[in-house]
Amino acid sequence: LAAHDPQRPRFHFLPPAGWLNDPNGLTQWNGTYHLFYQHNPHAPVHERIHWGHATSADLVTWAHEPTALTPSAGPDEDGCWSGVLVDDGGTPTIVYSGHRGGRELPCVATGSADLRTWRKLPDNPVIAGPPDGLDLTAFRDHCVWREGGRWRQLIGSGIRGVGGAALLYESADLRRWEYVGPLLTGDVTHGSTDDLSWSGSMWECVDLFRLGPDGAAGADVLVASAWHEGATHYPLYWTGDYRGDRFQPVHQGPLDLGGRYFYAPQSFRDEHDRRIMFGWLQEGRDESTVAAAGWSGVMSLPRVVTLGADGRPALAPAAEVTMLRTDPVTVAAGPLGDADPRRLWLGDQFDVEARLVLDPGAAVDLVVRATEDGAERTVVTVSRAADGPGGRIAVDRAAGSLDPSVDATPRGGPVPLGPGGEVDLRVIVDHSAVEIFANGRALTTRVYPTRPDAGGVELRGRAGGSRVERAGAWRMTDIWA
Ligand code: DQQ
Repeated sequence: LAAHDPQRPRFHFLPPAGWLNDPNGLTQWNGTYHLFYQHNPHAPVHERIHWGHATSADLVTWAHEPTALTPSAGPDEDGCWSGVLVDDGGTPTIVYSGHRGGRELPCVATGSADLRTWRKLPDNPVIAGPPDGLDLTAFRDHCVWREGGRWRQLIGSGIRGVGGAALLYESADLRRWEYVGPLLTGDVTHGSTDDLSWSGSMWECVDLFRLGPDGAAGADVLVASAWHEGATHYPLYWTGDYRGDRFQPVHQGPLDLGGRYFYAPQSFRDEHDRRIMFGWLQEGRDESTVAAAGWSGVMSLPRVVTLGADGRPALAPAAEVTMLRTDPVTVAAGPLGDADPRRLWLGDQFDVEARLVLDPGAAVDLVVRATEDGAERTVVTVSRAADGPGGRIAVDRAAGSLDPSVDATPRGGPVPLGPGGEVDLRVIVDHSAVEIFANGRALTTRVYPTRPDAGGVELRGRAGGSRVERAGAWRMTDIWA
């Protein structure tokens, strides 16, 4: 079934069939990249979640490995939920959330040297319950690191009436944990579900890392996926200073302007000292279509996270992604007007890169997955404010698909522009998966065109003066035979 679905990506990581959600246990172990993920191998639904496993030498081509964790009698009998992998003095060790009867508790499993076989600790869970005296809405997902000769851990949570929370724990051996206190809490009372910066009532998949050199101010980053009333909301970041047992925020914002389409991200530092992040691209089509397709969920391409000049996280696809480029297409430089659009036919899996220069008030459209008659088309727009340096990136999916049941909510947000209105735009399309990057801001979305001729691409000025300084386009190779 899955293999014949034209919406199924061909160069993103996917399980052979069934359901995928969060990336887990990301690591580079003795040179090999390991990607574990929330997986239901039996059906495209979020039930009885296993840990799927894949390996890669290059971050872009993957080999499926045997399932790493399977729910079994005990605290994870209803699911092995999200977590991380750490190196405990040479022993690969997974810390994850065991799910049983609507409750999640921290569990540990140790692995063989090749990370293929895992043994759960007989005395799981390693923490018997949430800390006393807190009225929590949830208690799951883990970020674990070594600090000052001890282990520290964050667990995602929510304090009723307060908001999301990252709860800090400490341990000598990963088996016995002491609660330290909340590292950071949110505010559920300010904001709403339409607001990309609102942190909801609970934080899933908390991730803490440092982007700058030791001692640099504002270079620690906390990422959490805001959740509210039983539904996934949006991934957020806080930059700031992690000192002692607290996190002092400086900036807060949406980690991806596409909202729920880049959810539950997790990151790790690789052997090249890069901060690499993957996230879960949820589906935008309804359950019955997904059931018929037999698969659900796409892993994002690997993203490198750095600290931007504005002190906020900057996201870009890892350089390795360009290995998949083939059949280069030239896109002419020069002024962009209505009259001289750059028209290409790139099909349904491609990578476009353009350095654009926008005058005040200018807007440039990159139309993708367009049919010849324009009945289906998805429009990515970069624009510059008429009266200031501010830029914006947006995606319009109103005509993205003739299927009225797919999600078509418009998405967008601010983008910092260069001093002369420069923007480096990168748009990577893999059938229904769309990853957009503009000057370090990411916007991930899904589109489901129905017509086989929805392969047109067009770059055109829509308003004001703009030009293409340089641009290129490529078709992308399949990673699945
Ligand atoms: N997915 C996992 C949870 C996590 C959520 C369950 C985020 O551990 O909170 O599959 O998508």
